[in-house]
Amino acid sequence: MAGTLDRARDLPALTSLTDEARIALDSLAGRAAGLFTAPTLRLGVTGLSRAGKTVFISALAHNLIHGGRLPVFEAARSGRLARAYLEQQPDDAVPRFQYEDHVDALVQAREWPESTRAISEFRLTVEFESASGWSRLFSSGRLAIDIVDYPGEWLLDLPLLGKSYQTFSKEALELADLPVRHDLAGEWRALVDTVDPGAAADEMKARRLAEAFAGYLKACKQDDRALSTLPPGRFLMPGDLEGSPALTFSPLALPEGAAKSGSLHAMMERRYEAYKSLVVKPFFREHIARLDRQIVLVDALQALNAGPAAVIDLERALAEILACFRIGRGGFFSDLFSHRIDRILVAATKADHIHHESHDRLQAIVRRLAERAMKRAAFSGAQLDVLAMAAVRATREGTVSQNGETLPVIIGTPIAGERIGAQTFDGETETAVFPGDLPADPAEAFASESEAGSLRFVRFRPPRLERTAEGATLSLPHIRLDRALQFLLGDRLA
Ligand SMILES: Nc1nc2c(ncn2[C@@H]2O[C@H](COP(=O)(O)OP(=O)(O)OP(=O)(O)O)[C@@H](O)[C@H]2O)c(=O)[nH]1
Ligand SMILES: [Mg+2]
Repeated sequence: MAGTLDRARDLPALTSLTDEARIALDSLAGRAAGLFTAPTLRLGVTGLSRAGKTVFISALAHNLIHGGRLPVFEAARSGRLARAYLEQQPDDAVPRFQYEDHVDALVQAREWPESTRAISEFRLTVEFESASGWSRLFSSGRLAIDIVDYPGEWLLDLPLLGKSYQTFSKEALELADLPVRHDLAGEWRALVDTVDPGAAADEMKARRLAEAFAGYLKACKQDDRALSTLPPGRFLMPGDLEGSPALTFSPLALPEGAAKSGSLHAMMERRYEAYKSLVVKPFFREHIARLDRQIVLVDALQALNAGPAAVIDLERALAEILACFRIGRGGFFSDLFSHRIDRILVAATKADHIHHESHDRLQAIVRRLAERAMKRAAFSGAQLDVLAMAAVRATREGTVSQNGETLPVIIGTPIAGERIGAQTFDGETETAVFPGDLPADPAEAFASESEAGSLRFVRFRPPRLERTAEGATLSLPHIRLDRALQFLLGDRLA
């Protein structure tokens, strides 16, 4: 009986019950079933396209399910993780994340998953032993982690929610005039200059403009430019909306003032607003606004390799994204959030492309990137951390001697067709690559006079997994995935 316990011993149990009640009530707002299941944590895995979201989610689940090596993840280190398994997801209308297919591709075929074309979701439940005796007695020792995967391009749409068609047009034209984009935007810009926004609405004109605009955005995304700020996202990854009016618009060179009714300006503006209300808002409300924690993945290495203009573009994109999570000070985005995101981790993935001596340098560059983006976005509110990591480690390290010098190298199997200099790889041969150095001073990565492409960057196949004596494959190797887990989940498994 609680009454027979002395007060000091009684308190912790009460606190933990109150916490549980709060969590259950929180999820009750979203789905009524929440009360009867384990406490849930909705983890947002966010990132621009090709940043590594699908690989990260697969590696996270695989390492938890298969007891991967996670020394910095406290619950794993102290042996308190009992088991982790996939459960039925809460939302019946959202396709399930094809975990098994992705893991099969990574482990058996040693291929990376395909680019994500639609949204999917899954629930990973972790059973654990509480660290404190009292919580052990009273808490369920279960945490259900809900994770959503989606095409990275769609993330770029969120900032549009706060922008009028006027602002969107003005910003798009300004971006197109930047030196790194100017040549790619040529055809679309020329077309914009020939149309009069005040002239009568014309479907064919709208279509030509939209197609030219989409073509320009796609060109910016190519590897050598590696640009990030490219809304609207569905122009790059339309999903099931291809060809619909909500996708047939383009920024225009607009005069001041409101659109004349019946004009091209009015038609474009209406479609832009339709895009926001029919496409962006539901995505934001159903998936982003319900998040508890966030990891924002950035492909900093690709941007670094493309040069300072790409790094600054990535910073701009990150700032726009963070601005969407800047909540608690009123305004549009705050109204859409049902609760607060309390932790955000900005992580540079694919650190296995560089030698471990450079990992801290990469992390310093990402820290600077995140700090500059936070400042730009006037972001505050959530606890923010940064990390250089690899969800799946595709390389191992070694050294080679060249001209009496010892060079640190990474060793892996480059994907078929990848090239270094005159050499083209066949996808089967292992090779040692000297990846080059990152600047010791992170400021250099943002300085416009720095050179592009100082890294030697080839894409490797996923690693061949070791097998135990019994023939079972071990979990996927990683770099610092355990740090990410500790930051994102650690306190919820205490
Ligand atoms: N070496 C290495 N490559 C990675 C890692 N994570 C991702 N990649 C590479 O990056 C590519 C993109 O990864 P995805 O996980 O598909 O990226 P995404 O963010 O889901 O991309 P979208 O679905 O297009 O938005 C992969 O095909 C790999 O080539 C990693 O940890 N290590
Ligand atoms: Mg994906």
